Amino acid sequence: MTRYGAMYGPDVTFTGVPRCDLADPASFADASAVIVGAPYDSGTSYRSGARMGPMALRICDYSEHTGSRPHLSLRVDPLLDLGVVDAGDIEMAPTETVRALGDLQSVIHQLAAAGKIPVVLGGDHTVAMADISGLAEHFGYGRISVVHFDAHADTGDIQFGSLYGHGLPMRRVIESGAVRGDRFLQIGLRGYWPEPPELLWMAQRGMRGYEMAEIQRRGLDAVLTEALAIAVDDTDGVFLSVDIDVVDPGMAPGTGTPEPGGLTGRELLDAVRRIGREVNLVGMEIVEVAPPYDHADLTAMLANRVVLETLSGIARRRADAAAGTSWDESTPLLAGRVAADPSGNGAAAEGVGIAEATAELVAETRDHERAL
Ligand SMILES: [Mn+2]
Repeated sequence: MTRYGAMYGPDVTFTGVPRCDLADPASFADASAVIVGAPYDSGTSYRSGARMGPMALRICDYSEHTGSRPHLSLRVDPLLDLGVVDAGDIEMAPTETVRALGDLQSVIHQLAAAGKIPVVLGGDHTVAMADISGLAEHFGYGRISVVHFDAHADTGDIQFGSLYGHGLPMRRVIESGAVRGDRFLQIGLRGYWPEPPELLWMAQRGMRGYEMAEIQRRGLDAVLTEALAIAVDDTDGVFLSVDIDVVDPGMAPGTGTPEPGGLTGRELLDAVRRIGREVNLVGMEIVEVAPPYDHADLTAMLANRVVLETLSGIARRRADAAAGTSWDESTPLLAGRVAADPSGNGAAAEGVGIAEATAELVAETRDHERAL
């Protein structure tokens, strides 16, 4: 598979994880998840720019690019524990939609067949067609469900005379049978689109959409509990599709079709982490980050965290499954850490109280300052 080099940004990997080569299966054999950049935005109906999304998601993190991110509350390292590698950006010709989507789909199918979790960095939402279809090719048509965070339903029929575009992919994958309409859960919808004909089509397919007013009234947690129960009913895996515009444009301004009144960044991160922990995720995409409209990298940084929080949830799910535990993420940050210190060098292990150790450190610091 052809991949871009540095065409849409520096040739770096997601937070410094190892590079892999899709033509060399040995290079990702040990990984559980593979990052794939999909720098395609020819499907946008309004402001383009999402083709620069993969670059922004990879480089925006303020921490060192070590390929390691120990999670504070879950106490797992999503990148190291799961084994995450980055395949770079797939070549998606801007004027060759069918070929571009076909190439991406074959990559997703290849990764799923190899037992890997594809993590797609969009790109506009058109790429969902390839992502979902590629997974369905492996798991079977109608065998995966989709949990879809978005301000928009993306179930339009034809736009600009085309079957392809970022407002249409969810209709295409239901029409093809890749996903059952009644296993398609949409969270965060709002605004003034789609219109009654599309809503009728969605209702006829048994889709379930949670508009912001319902989420506000019932609470995101309750809505998620209901949605996830449907998502895992008689399916073999769940695909997570996150359009960053599900978040309020005040917290995620860098996107092509911003719709006021969305989730907070914190709500989205809590939700995707929970989904990673609670269901069998077989793939994910984060789309519609358009850096040209971003401010202070707010949107790119949030999207970077959407990936990390989801992967952290998956890593915790696997750690709990292996140990027969169920980690409580509200455990106090420092609880149990000294006792768990395998080096035996913790202050308590040496019989030194925390207060005593702190006083010693303060004294040393003052000595150092005096010496200067
Ligand atoms: Mn959207």
